[in-house]
Amino acid sequence: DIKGFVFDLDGVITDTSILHGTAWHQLADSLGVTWTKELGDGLKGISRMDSLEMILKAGHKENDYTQAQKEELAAQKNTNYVAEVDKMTPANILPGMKAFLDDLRAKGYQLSLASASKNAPRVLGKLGLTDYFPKIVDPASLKHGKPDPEIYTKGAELLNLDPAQCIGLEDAAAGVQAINGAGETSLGIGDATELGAADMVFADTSAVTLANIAKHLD
Ligand code: G16
Ligand code: MG
Repeated sequence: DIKGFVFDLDGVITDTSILHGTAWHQLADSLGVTWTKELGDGLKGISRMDSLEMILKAGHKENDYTQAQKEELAAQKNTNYVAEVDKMTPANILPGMKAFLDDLRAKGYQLSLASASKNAPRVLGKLGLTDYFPKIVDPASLKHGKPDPEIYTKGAELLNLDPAQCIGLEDAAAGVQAINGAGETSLGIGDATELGAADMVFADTSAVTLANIAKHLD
């Protein structure tokens, strides 16, 4: 039986990817790296330093900076990103997600967060959702990012549940791969072709309800 839900943040609870994208785009411009939509899309779910490496590689500049300089560039991006996060309000919760979270809580399901973002607690605070997620995987504790299963394995561990008792929710293919690798049931939100590896796919967050999930479970 399903007893817990392990949530991704960006693309599932709220859309920080637009804010991440804008902040990375600014940084890319300042470094003379040409920004493309493909480059931006490829950064979803990827850690801060790995995102920076991808941008530098796209501009053939990965060897132009020392590690300390790279950390400074990532810190610059984060300053710009956090300034945008601080403008978020509960109105930035994706459609249907507040009702879904309330329903899960009312029915006694346990919730944890498996976001690659070190800013996740800050984002949850701005959305008014801090109380819903007492259990958050610390991304700094991870040896490997998504698609490695580690973050979803830890998300179940925090709830003292077996992975088989958990549903993981993701909008990114790398995240679905991570959920599947952890042995949880994967719920994808987005394009059914892109998320073909998921156990169930919903086109958008408003379709994510316990009733609709039940239709996909035995
Ligand atoms: C999110 C975003 C990524 C971002 C990463 C790290 O992942 O999708 O674009 O690079 O977190 O964020 P930060 O720089 O705030 O630590 P997720 O796992 O919530 O989809
Ligand atoms: Mg995501």
